[in-house]
Amino acid sequence: MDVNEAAEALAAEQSTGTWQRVSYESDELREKYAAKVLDVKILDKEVTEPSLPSAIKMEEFAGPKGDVKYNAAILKIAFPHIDFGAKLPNLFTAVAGNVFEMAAFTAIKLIDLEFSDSYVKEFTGPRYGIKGTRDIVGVYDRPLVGAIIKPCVGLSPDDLAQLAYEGAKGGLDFIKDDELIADTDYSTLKERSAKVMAALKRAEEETGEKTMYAFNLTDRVDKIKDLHDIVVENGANCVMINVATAGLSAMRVLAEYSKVPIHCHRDFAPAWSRSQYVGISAQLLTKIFRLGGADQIHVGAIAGKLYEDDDDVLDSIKECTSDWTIEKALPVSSGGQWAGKTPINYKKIGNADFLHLSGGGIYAHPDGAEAGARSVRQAWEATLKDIRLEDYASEKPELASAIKHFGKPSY
Ligand code: CAP
Repeated sequence: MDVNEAAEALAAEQSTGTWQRVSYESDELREKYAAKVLDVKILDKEVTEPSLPSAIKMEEFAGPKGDVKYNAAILKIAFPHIDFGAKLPNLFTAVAGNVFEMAAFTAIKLIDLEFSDSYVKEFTGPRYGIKGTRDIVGVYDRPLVGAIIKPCVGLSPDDLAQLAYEGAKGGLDFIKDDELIADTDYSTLKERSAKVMAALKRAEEETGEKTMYAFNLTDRVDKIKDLHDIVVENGANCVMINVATAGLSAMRVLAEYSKVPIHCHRDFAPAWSRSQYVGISAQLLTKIFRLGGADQIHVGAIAGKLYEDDDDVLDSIKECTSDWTIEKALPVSSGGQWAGKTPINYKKIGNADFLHLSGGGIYAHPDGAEAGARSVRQAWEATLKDIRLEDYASEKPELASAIKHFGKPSY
């Protein structure tokens, strides 16, 4: 198909809605409600095979010489938001709905969305963000140091609270449930939040430092507010949601309701973002999570264990912290992190406004969780003073054993 015709077909399919003009589709209606193609940038790229299979045999479209040509382009399309309003499910149905199943597009990826200020003002955005998170723990001059309790599942509330206590004693600013545990029979949020918050209070009395704990509220949508109330009543100072599985709307409703910051875990979202042939870019998803009210957002990992390279992660960080009419969200660098990853995180990110989050890198420290937490705090002290970790480790045993156990630091 000619690329310009394809762009027009896409815009029509996603707004006025069909491949044929129908009787009530007046010019006036089109003018006001139809999506408009603003720009078609044809990519100078030889595409010889369809990127994804589809039921239509492309040979049917072959030219007189029997050749089938595939085109690649970047389209810029304007959608009138009167069609869907300031509602994320309806927004996505319009800009990224049926279009993914159209056989004529053998690959299609939504790269970015730009919003008018009048649209964004309908959203609260992050209500706590970087500043609100920092205010709760009282830490302003370095990246926040966080941990994910491991093992993810199977711990009794008492054991989990003990691990939270040990991490907090070692200097963690932030601890969280993993995405794999929420309200379960063997560890209800009610019991877990009471025990964890008591343990963190005990740690605070001993260290003088506050620790934030994010309880995972991911559940049936109709239960999330109740779970929020239960944990907040027990003193919780942060909640978490698996945004991609719980849903964007679930997170937005929670964000508008919550009395504490929301930690946004993006597991499952890479099913939308990872393929270059189909889906939605990770950077756009980050932007949408921020728009939907996430205060802290997973952006992948600098030098970590996830699929994105560091530049992708930095692009997502920009989506958390760019100037916008809504608050900035705190980026979370997580996945394969430990003390030895502090120099490279600092060098690449270039500032201290992020949460450096380790699971195994703290809870698998050979001398235990407290030592694991301490090793990351020590690594940050060294990094911010521009001292090599191997040198600093000569007077810090916890950092020394982390390096011995996990391997070489990354610079
Ligand atoms: C990290 C983690 C986190 C991912 C999140 C995990 O553990 O707990 O869920 O970092 O990534 O289970 O993988 P480790 P994302 O520190 O032990 O690697 O938000 O991209 O899903």
